[in-house]
Amino acid sequence: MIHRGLLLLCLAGCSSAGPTAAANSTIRVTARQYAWTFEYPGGATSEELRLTAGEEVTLMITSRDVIHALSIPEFKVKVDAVPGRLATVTFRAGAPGTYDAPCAEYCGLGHSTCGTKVVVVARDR
Ligand SMILES: [Cu+2]
Repeated sequence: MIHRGLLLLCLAGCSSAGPTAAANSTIRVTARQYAWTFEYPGGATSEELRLTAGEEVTLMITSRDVIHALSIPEFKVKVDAVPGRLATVTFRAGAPGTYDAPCAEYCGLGHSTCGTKVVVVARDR
């Protein structure tokens, strides 16, 4: 049973799309065969990268199995995800929209399904 106040609060402020990174935040990125997990400050996670337009973010990227590579061509980002190592990249998200983020390193038989999406939402004014 959902509390009525909580339901109304969610109707007003919850997005079914999940968390979004705040300005200058660091997001932990973990690759695995064949998916990605993005962990935001505070512990919320998503399987697609969610950013705010115009905000700079830093990604800390690793893998828990084989070598993958996070590629976000729209933002000129391409970083290897290597087990036991932590790579970082800092960039600024562009215009609101949904962008492809394919895995750019052959990572096994399911490699072609290893991509994710980057969802950029407009900044609240
Ligand atoms: Cu991969």
